[in-house]
Amino acid sequence: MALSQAARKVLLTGTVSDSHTWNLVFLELLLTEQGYAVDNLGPCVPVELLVRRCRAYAPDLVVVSSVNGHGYADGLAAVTGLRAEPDLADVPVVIGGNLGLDGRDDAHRRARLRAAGYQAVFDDGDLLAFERYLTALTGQPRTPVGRPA
Ligand code: B12
Repeated sequence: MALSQAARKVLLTGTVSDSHTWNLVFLELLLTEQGYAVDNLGPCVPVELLVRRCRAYAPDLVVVSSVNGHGYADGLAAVTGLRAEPDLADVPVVIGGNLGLDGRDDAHRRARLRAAGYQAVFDDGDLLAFERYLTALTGQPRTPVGRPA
């Protein structure tokens, strides 16, 4: 699904157990620089709050960030909660950061997250891959604010 030029709302969220914040600050700046309107829910977000905010804000993309090592489990709960709501079944959701405790990619857990509803899983926190994903979603490259063209 390609986003229109006018529709660029991103709901950014930490996971329920994760108290780290600089990852969220960084991602908010990155997305804002690329022209997105970002609602940053902050850290330790319960699934119920994510669902409520998603419904109220009607984002074009939900970005879940986790670095504390519980991202596979928390991320699964988050997307399962969203997909359980019929009106939120189609909103694109991606997750990234440092999702496991051992710091390595896990193809099996990545596949589970995708099967549960994530469009993309950046479990190595790969920002270039994320930017490529955003470009594909919007159908065109963003002109980053504050950087030379
Ligand atoms: C600062 C810090 C803290 C601070 C956080 C302060 C704050 N206000 O955020 C404090 C001291 C509170 C803290 C606490 C804990 N921490 Co800590 N923390 C760190 C530290 C040193 C830096 C994190 C940071 O701010 N980085 C700067 C931001 C900008 O970068 P980032 O977080 O890496 O995020 C980047 C990428 O991951 C990526 N990314 C993130 N999300 C997403 C999402 C998408 C879609 C994409 C594409 C990319 C992406 O983009 C970001 C920018 O490059 C890291 C170690 C390290 N050097 O990375 C450990 C680290 C993250 N913490 C760790 C742990 C274990 C904890 C604790 C559980 C410790 C404890 N036993 O209490 C608690 C967390 C408790 C909880 N409930 O979550 C571990 C996680 C282990 C794992 N994942 O395997 C780390 C890796 C340290 C380690 N090597 O063990 N921590």
